[in-house]
Amino acid sequence: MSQRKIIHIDMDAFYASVEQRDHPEYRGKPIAVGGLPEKRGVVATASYEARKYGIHSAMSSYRALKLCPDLIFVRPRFDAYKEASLQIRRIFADYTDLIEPLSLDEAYLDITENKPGIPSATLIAREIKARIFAETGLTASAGVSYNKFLAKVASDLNKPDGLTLITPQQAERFIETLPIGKFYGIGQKTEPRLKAMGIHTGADLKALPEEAMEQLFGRSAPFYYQMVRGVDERPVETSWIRKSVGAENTFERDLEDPAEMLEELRPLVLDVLDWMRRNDTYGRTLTLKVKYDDFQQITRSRTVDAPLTTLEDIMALLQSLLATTEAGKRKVRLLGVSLAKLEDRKEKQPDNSSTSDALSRQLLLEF
Ligand code: DCP
Ligand code: MG
Repeated sequence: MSQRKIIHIDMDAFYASVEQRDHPEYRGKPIAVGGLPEKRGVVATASYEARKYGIHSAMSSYRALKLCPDLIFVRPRFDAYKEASLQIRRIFADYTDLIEPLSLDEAYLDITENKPGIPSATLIAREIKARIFAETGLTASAGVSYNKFLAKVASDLNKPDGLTLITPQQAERFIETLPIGKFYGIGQKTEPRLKAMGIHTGADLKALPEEAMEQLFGRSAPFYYQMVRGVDERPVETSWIRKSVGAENTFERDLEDPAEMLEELRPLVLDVLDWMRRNDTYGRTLTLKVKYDDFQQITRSRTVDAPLTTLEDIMALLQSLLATTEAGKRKVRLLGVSLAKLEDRKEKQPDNSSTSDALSRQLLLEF
């Protein structure tokens, strides 16, 4: 199997850097882009000067102001961020068509084959960073490796303005010493659970017996087993626009209890929400798919007025959709959930004119 070359690019303090670029008076100062403290706003991001005070994304603006009384609050200008985002994507396209944007400021590039025919991935990353700076006045950090997981971890290692390479030779040792919270998919919920079990690094995770892996990660266990051994075969996926996004699961044994079915739907909904968040889109039409044990398949759909962005809203809707099926009376072998009519919510937002309320809603969508 031939080795891939993957670059992960992530802009530094993206919204804040755009504001510092466009407002010289903010340069070198602690600024927070987001909602106002007195309006119960949230920090979308903070400049590196502000981060020294412990201020970070998703923190309440009120708390941020307590940490740094000199903090300057700046309202977001999504059009400006979108513009910069398009600029960097155009630069990427000079190198490859295999581009997977994760958000406005972040993308994977597969440059195994690349348009200029440059053999060194590091050289391409350096060139892209230089062009981003020349054309947008912003700095980016790049991670270079042979798979997505390592490229993404690498881009975060030497922020801001970093360029980090993890070679196949370095990977094993690198992963063994990597803190557990840096692994793909291990977030604020899973990390404390793992630590409580004495799993702090990649080496600890690697040492787990297979059954323990299965207990921890369920159907994702094989993925984690491979990832901690430096194997991540996920391709760079280029689908920019999708009509719907869904997830489904076929169960090892048929389900009989509707309460259990709802429990099984929950992780599927989380997958869908995660995708939507990363792709800056939302949906208003929810579809539940049920396959009974005799393989008969049905779907139930509902379209609502407001975009579905929270687990709670979607689970409540799924519960009522499930109640219109024969699930419970009949056994179920597969459940699926999808959200359609995705719209680019950035385009829906009136720039600058949004009220603080609209602003805090918008920012909540990001999380
Ligand atoms: N963002 C947001 N709410 C969050 C996280 C991020 O609105 N909870 C927005 C603001 C960020 C942008 O997305 O500028 C990119 O997110 P990153 O996580 O890449 O953070 P930054 O680019 O701001 O900083 P870093 O240098 O750590 O990448
Ligand atoms: Mg960033």
